[in-house]
Amino acid sequence: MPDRTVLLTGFGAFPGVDDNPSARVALDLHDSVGDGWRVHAAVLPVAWKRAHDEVADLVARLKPNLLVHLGVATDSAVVRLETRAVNVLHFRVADVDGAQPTAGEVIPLAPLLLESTVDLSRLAAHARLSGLEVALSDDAGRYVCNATYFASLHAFPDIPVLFIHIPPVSETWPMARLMLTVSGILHLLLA
Ligand code: PCA
Repeated sequence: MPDRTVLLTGFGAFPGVDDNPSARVALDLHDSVGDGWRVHAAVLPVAWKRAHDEVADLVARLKPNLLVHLGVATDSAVVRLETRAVNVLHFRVADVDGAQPTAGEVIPLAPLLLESTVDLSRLAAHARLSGLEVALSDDAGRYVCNATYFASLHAFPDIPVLFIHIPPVSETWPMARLMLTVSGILHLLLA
């Protein structure tokens, strides 16, 4: 019986992205298992307040051993391991609830920056040795992905939390390759 749970979240549609590949990757990996662990996948709304509330409910219910958020970065051609989140709200487009803050903090009075609680340099090195193409990134943007990452790092200091930005589906990055890369990362993290 798997005794460890990975909570893997993707995001739904948002302005400019009708079919978010992060939701499909997460859902396709739902219930997949590794050595002593199982994935629980969920799709979050691209609405910064509601997304965090849903994560908090899931964490309370599932008590995951690892929390991995996925989102799409439409301007990216690589899979990015996001090393940190910033306590800044500056949305270029509204979220799906119509909120478009262009100033202010994700969590008032929290630090300006929070680093991932996973050793991402080590993970990236292992991933490359395993033939997975990943890049380290220190900028998760200023939109809902960054806000969700920041809120999770702040709320769950005792759980390793990681954010992976995937590129849009393309010839170089077909869905199968995106899935294999994310699943490979989970296997490395839980080995
Ligand atoms: N990407 C957006 C929000 C949801 C998603 O998949 C972002 O990078 O903030």
